[in-house]
Order: sequence, then C-alpha cells, then structure tokens
Amino acid sequence: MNISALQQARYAYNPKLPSSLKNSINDIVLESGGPTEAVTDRDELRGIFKLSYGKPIVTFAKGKNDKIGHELKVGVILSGGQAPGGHNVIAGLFDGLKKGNPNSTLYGFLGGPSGLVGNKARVISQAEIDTYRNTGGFDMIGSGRTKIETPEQFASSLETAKALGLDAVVVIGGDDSNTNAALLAEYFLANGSKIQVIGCPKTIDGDLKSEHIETSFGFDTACKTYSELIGNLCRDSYSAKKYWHFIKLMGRAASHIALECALQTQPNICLISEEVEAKKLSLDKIVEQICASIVKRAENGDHFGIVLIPEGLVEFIPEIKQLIHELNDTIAAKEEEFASIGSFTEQVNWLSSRISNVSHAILQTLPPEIAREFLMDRDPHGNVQVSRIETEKLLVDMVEEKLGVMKGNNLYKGKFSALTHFFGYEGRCAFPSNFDSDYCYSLGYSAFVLIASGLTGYLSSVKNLTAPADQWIAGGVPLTMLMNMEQRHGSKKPVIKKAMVELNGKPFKAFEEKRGVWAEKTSFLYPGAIQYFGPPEVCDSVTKTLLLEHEK
Ligand code: FBP
Repeated sequence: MNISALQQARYAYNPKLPSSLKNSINDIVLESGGPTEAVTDRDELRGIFKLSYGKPIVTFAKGKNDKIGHELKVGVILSGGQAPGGHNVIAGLFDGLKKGNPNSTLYGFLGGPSGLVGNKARVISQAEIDTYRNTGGFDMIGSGRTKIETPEQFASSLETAKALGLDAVVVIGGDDSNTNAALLAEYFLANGSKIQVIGCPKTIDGDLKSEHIETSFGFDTACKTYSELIGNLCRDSYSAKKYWHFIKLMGRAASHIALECALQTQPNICLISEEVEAKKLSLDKIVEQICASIVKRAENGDHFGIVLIPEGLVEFIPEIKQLIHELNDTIAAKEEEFASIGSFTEQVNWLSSRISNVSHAILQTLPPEIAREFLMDRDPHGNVQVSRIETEKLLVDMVEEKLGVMKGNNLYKGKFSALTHFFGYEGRCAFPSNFDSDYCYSLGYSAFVLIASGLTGYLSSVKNLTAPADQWIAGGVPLTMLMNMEQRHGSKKPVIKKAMVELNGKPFKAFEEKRGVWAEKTSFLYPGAIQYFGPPEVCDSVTKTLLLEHEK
C-alpha cells in the first residue's frame, strides 16, 4: 500500500489510556452506581424499554474479573457521517478482545447498519487493524445511514447476529444510531437472546453529549481542522484587506462547531442558531447585525472580515422555519405531482395556492438560485436538505442589497467584496488529533470491558477529559438515561435527546462577552494545523468548549 510519511509515523503512535484500563486485562472490574432515570418521559420509556431501562452507571476499577478471558465474537458497525477516530474505536475494541482471549473474533459489518440487517460482514484481522491505527476515515468497513425501524429489520438483525454466533454488537454512531442501539438491545432481550449491544458516541457535530458523555469523538479534530482553515482565511483577509469571507460550517441543527471555531479564531461575526431561535431573529435582523459590523469596520478603514454561519441556521429563523415546514408538508402530500412540474417558475406558481401568502412571498423574495434549493429533492424523511441550502450566499446577497440601499441613502460609503466557503467534509476524515486518537481507543477498549462484563444497552463512556489521559474515568452509561420522547413523523418515538448549544452555558457566555469587540476590532487568532508530535500543550490540547464546560 502507498502511504504518506505521516500515516507511517502515526501507526507507531500509542494511544494513551485511562489508568483503570492500563491494568492487566483480568484485573478490571465494574463498579456500579444506583438505578438511573431517563431525561424526561420516564414512565413511557420504562414501558418501552421494559428489560433494559434504568440500569446503573458503571465505572472500572482494579480487581479480579474471571469473565474477561472468555472467547467472544463481536460485530462492529460504523454508522452515519464520518468522524475522525472511528478506526481507533475499532482498534481499541480489537486489542481489548484479543487481550481478553486471543481466539476472540471481531467482525466488521460492511456499509453501516445495513450490513447487520443484510448479513454483510467479514472478520477483521490483526494485519488489517495495524494498517488503520490512528488514521482518519471510515473506509476500513464503510458506514451508512440505514435506520433499523421496521419489525422485519429488527428480526433480520437478530438473525444475522445469531447466524454469526455473536456475543455482542457494537454500534459506533450519533444520537439516531445509538437510539437504534438502545432499541436493538431491548429487542434482543425481549426475544430471549443474550446478544449484547453497546454504543460508542460519535459525531463531529458535538450534539451527542450529557452530564456523563462529555463529548462525542471527532468534534475535537473536525473543529481544529476547520479552525486552522478559518485562521488561514482570517490571516489572508487581514493581509489583503479586501475581502469579507462568509463561511458556513457543518454541524446539522446544533451550532457547537461554529461556536467552538469562533472561540478558537475570534471572527468578526459568528451566528448561533440556538440564539436566533430564542430571540426569534428574522433574516432581516440578522443581515442588519452583519451590516452593522461591516459599517463600523469600514469607518475604521477595515474593509475585510470573517463571518461564521452554522449549517442549520435557516431552520431556526422563524419565517424561514415556517416556509420550510409548509414546503415539506405540501410537497410530501403531492410528491409525484410536484416532481412532474417542469420549471422553477411553474413550481413557484403551483405553490401559490398551497402554502400561506406570507411563506409564498418569502419564497419569491429569495434570490432565485437559493429559492430553487428550498424546492430541491427531499431527504428520505421528506425534509428539505438544509446542508444544501447555500445560506452563506443568501446572506452575502442580502448584505450586498442592504449596503446598496444604505449607500443610496448616504449611510455607507465603504466597499464590500465577499467570498463564500462551506467547510464540512474537509474535517470529517482528518487524521485524528492526539485527543481523538486517545479518546477513541479508550472508548473501544472500554466497550470491550462492558461486553466482557455482560452488559447490554450501554454507551461506552470516558469522562474527566480535560485531565491528563491517565486520570480519565472509563465506564458505561445506560442508553435509556439519555432518552426522551419526541414527535417523529406524526407519532411520539423514544430518541436520544440532541444536545444543543446552551445559551446559559459557559462556552456561549464566553463568546457573548467578547463578540462585541470582535465585531469591530480585528482580534483574529490563528490556531494553525493540528500537531501530532511535539510538546503536550500543543499536541494534546482539548477543545475550548470542553475546557469552559469543565471550568468550576
Ligand atoms: P452524523 O450526525 O451522522 O455524525 O453526521 C454528521 C454530518 O457531518 C453533519 O454535520 C452533516 O449535516 C451531515 O453529516 C452530512 O451528511 P452526509 O454525509 O450524508 O452528506
């Protein structure tokens, strides 16, 4: 295989483990707390998860464990979008299994959860693992977004696991995938099977977290990668002094990535969707805020700047949210008829009598290329694909228009030249930072200990993450503890509660305190590229979000 010098060097990197996992494998035992409860909707969830609800939180301690050496067969699934460190979760799980018993087997399900449903799996070998250690990507076994939801899918998942003789299935995924893991664990128990299910918290979006899951893996590397790029643009704009860069950042609904990148780079503006929703800010109001910074900076002679925009913003702007809602419902009800309409103008006309006048008027005031994006193909759930709406271009268009009007009224005399960017895929398969390499390996290793100890319906957890790795606290959190009931496709469903940016939380407060100055004065920080070898303060740093959340 052709590999880069960095990849070769990363093979030799030994991920750091919490001290409880450094004990000889037969000397790790569980310590359990008391019964737990779900976030809300406890009675309903207790009824749905009759056999797996309310188990205790567990941590690991030193002590003799004679279960650990049993020969095991485990299947692992990578689920959803790529996140740096996935291969290390598999490596940690593999190493734990082999240390427990060299005859144990790890199967990789191919292409995500559909591999479990359709029995597409293969054995992962030692030689293969060694070519993926500390590397980015999910290419070892591939990933997918299949949701296991129909009775047939649950039944065939159990059939596959039985056919392979599995003791356990490990699901490496985000909130939806781990909701699936919780449902699978309950289904297996309800059908008299002893096959265990363990989850691992993955997503660059950073929205799978709680008191006991401090962060999802991949968030650290992705934010550092985007922040490097944003920092480079900050420096370019400061050098050339002629462009405003409007940068949309991945993250789906939650704005954790945008907020973290803002803390790392100190841009002039960073929009936070959760704040837009809480303050019911209209599109016009947002544009006004951006223009205020542009005007103020122009008065200081600074015709350049940086604006960060979270991917899901449009869904949080009240009038656009309403428009999207009406479009989703209307198009879903007449999917074929809508698909047969030839031109964009005809589509807009067709909608005129079917959506509210207000929403129709908004659709018509949007720049046509953006309005077209609102009418594009829906996702498998019938929703508009917000990540494909070019919010960054919409904002630039609207800012240009507003500044034009202000110029006409002699309220603005400066220049405005903008460039747009979208950073998302660029960060999802980066070489995992030391933090993500260590965290992921520990999560995988910890998943093995949970399996060997006979647990099911748990999410592998590693806490105390701002301390050096040997002080991290490894263990497991019952998946039902993270759940609540939400309305999905017309009925209430048990789901893991998405963690959004908390406006009372320390990361947002830290940003709020400084952003007034950043909007006017150039205060950029240039974080540079992720460093893998060098002093710990440079190589092992954690995100500002984690640091602030841990501040006493
Ligand atoms: P997960 O929630 O599955 O981890 O996905 C993260 C993400 O990168 C989002 O930030 C983004 O909106 C989405 O995946 C893009 O999905 P796709 O890879 O299907 O284009």
